[in-house]
Amino acid sequence: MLEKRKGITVSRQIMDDQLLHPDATGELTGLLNDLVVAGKIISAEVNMAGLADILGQSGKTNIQGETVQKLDVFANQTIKRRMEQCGYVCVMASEEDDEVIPVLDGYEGEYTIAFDPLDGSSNIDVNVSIGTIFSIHRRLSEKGMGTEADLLQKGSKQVAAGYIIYGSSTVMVYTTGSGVHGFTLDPSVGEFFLSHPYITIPDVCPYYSVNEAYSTYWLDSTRDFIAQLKKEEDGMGPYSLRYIGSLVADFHRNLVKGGIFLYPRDKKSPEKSEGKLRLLYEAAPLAMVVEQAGGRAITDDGRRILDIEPTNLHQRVPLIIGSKKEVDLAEKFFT
Ligand code: P6P
Repeated sequence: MLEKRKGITVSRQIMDDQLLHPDATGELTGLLNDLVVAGKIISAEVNMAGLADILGQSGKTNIQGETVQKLDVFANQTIKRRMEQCGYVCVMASEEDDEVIPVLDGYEGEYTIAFDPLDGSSNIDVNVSIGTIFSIHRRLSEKGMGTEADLLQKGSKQVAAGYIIYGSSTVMVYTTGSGVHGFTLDPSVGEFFLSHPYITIPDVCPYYSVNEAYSTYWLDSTRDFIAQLKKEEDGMGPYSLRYIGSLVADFHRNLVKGGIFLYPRDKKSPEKSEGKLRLLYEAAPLAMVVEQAGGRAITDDGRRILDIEPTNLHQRVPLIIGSKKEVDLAEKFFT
């Protein structure tokens, strides 16, 4: 049925999703629609970046002589401003903010949101796709301002998750637990239209994505698995390496074309003893999307990402995510 309805707007799909949940109050619908508006605003700014002379610099002036913000600061402010006053969120976490972010007094709602406002922002200056990643939970506390405890919930408890990729086109991919849909922004009318109904990650997986520069610092099991991907054995491999260095871009390609992405732990630096990527607003939301699309997401010691109990807002986690068969194979090396 959704297939026949290609071209519906994301707002219409969000409302239709609400109908799948009889107890829904409409707050999640409102929250997601406000997030859509934030995505449109960020997309317009990202696409202006080259002209507005805001390529990764802060304090520069744009062609109108106004002081402009770095895009990741701009994206962070845009999402926080919309979420703090929408009335659907009780507390937020952002990759850009060390502490929990409160909402406006009197506007506390039923949900929490954790987000990476502009992941991969170091790639802005070279026109590589970047993205916003978001994760939404129902609050645990009864009422009033939310707390860190409302945010530190397992990924399996997410009610919605997704990302917006700002690339050759702006595409919003999200799930509320009933499949994964992709919507492409038509900037001429300012609407996201359904372009990828019921995304399922292909079984055939041509690509692996990992930064091989760190291979000498990997665990032996990681090195052995990557070596296996380079062989042609049992009808699998050899796989082509595709690594953009922008998580949302690498993930989106693998979701649409098939592939496995790895950011494993390495022994090079203590801060990467658990990998580089963050659990709350990178690994967990993408893990919900990939599992809803028929894929898998685990750590390099075989734990399911969605089962990990978070202990702090910015904790890192090793991430192996993508086509089921290849993640199953990786699991054999990691457990
Ligand atoms: P490396 C971008 O800085 C980022 O956070 C992710 O988007 C990306 O997957 C990763 O880091 C790239 O890290 O160490 O390979 O440069």
